[in-house]
Amino acid sequence: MTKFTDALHEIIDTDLYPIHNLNSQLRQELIRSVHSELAKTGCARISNFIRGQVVQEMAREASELHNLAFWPTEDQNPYASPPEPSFPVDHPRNHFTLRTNGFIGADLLNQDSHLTRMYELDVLTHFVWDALQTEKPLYRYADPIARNPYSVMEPGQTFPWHFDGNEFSISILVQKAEKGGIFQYVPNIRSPGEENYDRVKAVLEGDTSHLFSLDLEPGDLQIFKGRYSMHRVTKVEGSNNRYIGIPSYTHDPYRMNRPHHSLTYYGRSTRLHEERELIQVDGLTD
Ligand SMILES: O=C(O)CCC(=O)C(=O)O
Ligand SMILES: [Fe+2]
Repeated sequence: MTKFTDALHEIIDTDLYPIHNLNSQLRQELIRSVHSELAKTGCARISNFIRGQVVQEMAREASELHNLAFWPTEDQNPYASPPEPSFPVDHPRNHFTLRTNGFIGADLLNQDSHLTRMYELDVLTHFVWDALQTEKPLYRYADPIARNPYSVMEPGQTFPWHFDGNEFSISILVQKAEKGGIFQYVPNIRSPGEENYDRVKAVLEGDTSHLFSLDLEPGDLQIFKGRYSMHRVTKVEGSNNRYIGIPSYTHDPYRMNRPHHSLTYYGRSTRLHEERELIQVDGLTD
């Protein structure tokens, strides 16, 4: 077996989910069910996607690297963009709160990280593209820090309402909170060229009429359109930290987070972030 095949079968439960076998009926059924969940709610869960032993090793990696996480010090808006004085003070662009979760950048993961090995499987990218059924092709995120990070939440911490800079992510919960730490989202609230600020404002002010909650279990794979759906994670309670891996994808294989976004999420940005700042994506704020 090649190294590639090893990582695929070692990490992903290909007995349950033969994502590498394009002709298998199981794969076709899986694609159909993910697609219909995505159409209904903008989010899909594939239970027990990652093998149990690997999930435990990922949780160990995240806890060993916990102290490398960057903890934000400044309030942030849902777009991870700077304050916008030309908009009213009660506009979503000027809605700033403190996000208290931390991120361990993808470039800080162990050399033999399962999260990275899995992310680098072309067969997985192909599967995610088939599942999302987007017209444009899908690429792993070029951003060296944000492409495949762990989010870390300690008891008492929250991740407030926001949109992601990249279009899609597949989240893998590796350690669950004892209580709380629930992912909540309002699907398809904005679309390329349409910010829908009125609805964003209503959600920020407490409108829960289109709110969905997803109580992930360790090893589940969550496929999600985070650039278009507003989302948050409720406060982690109890004594466990919550750890989740977030492999991310874009339509543009060159683009990265804007420097401001990278600084507020990871505490640093690179020359490449600066160089690529002016790339126009879809007219949306981030
Ligand atoms: O922790 C989660 O479930 C979601 C993380 C998230 O929204 C993000 O990293 O942008
Ligand atoms: Fe997000």
